Amino acid sequence: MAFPENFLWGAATSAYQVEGAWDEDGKGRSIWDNFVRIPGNTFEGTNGNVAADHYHRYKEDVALMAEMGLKSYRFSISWSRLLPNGRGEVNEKGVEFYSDLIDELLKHNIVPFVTLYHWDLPQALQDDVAGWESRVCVDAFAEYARLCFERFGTRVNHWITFNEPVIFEMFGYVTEAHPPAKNDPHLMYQVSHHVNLAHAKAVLEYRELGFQGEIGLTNVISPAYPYTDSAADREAAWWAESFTFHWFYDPILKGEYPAEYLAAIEEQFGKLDITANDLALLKQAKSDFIGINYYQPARIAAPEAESLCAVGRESNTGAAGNASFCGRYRTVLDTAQFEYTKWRWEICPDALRDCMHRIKDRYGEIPIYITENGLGDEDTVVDGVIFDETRINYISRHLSACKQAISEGIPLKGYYAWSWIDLLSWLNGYKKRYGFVYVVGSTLERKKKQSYFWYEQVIASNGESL
Ligand code: BGP
Repeated sequence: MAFPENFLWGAATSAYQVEGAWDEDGKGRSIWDNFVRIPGNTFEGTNGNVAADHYHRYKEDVALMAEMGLKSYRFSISWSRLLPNGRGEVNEKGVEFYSDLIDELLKHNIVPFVTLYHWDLPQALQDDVAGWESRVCVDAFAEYARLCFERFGTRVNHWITFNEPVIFEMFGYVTEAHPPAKNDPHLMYQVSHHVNLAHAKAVLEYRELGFQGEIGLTNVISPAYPYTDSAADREAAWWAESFTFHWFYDPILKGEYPAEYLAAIEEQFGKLDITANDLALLKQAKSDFIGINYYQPARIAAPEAESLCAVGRESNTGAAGNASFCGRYRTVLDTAQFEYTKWRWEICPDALRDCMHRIKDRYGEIPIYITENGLGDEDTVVDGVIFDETRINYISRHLSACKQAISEGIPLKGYYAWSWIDLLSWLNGYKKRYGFVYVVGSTLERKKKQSYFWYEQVIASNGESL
């Protein structure tokens, strides 16, 4: 049982959560820049104006990565930093920032793994064409993707088109917890289709330019388990699996929608606009890998009310939430039976191994990267030492699950802890920390946590010393 020689030991961030410099050097506004300004949307009104100030401190950050021995850094590009209006005029200062960051990484032999869309849609596109509700946005994304490939494609060989469509679509169009904060399930499914088309177009752009690197998409999986063995709970789990897993992965990995689920949606919410040309496009755009973000499984029980779509929202109170999603299913929280984080996300390493098997069983030998996995916590600082054993414990157990999965034949090529450095938690500000590197709130000074030293050893031993 061992990790392969060239395994990518990584850590991840995203632009809005880490960069800051929200209106500097010609950057346009994103939907998150505006959303956080509406009172009540985020914990204590926290925003990404400064975040971890990575925009100004990226050299120091990359030096810390190099010192640790990090093999790969996953980060995202802010679309509105490159194209302030979403399309058209290019902001060269924005291009320069990412170009310099990439060079800095390569100088230290750190592989850049780049996400094109980590939720920060240019506000201009939201205003002008209603964002993902419109097919114009699909073409705008293809234009943006092409720009990124042209400018960075000779230096970046790993591309993720979208991060977690399931979250930004469900939270943006049903639970109202993310921008544009609507509650319209039919629209959510239509948006979902547009995002899949945008992914497909970007994949084709990449191939057309002749690059030899790899391109795929990242989604989150919370594998569904029936809470009890009752027929009702097992059926509910089927619905949960159909929505949160098959609905989002089938079009990317099979080029089609799960027929039974699609029929059920259309019966309840009305026809979706999906043409034969669209389906041909999805079939054509083959992904080279699939990225999995994994945090927790879902314990599923039969619903209390009938509706196909999830409702309920993630907490933004700075404390644990009670997000209970009902629909044709609901998620169950059972603190007596299961283990949870402080934010009540269930800790279950074996479900990570299981979800890789579910991918393999359904889609075959597609290479997998774990593109996010980690623990949000309030870390304890004693005499300048940052103790985060709970994080070490969490990551260590999940890496053991990865090791086992590899020994069972799963083609896992890399693991990215979320996150490299403390950064903005979307709804819970800077209170919920995830990084190997601690950021002091008042000064933004960087300090190594205990987990930093631990991960350094893990990498040095290629996973032998978990
Ligand atoms: C994922 C996102 C990340 C990150 C993580 C932790 O869904 O891709 O961007 O934020 O979740 O979530 P949170 O910050 O809400 O604790």
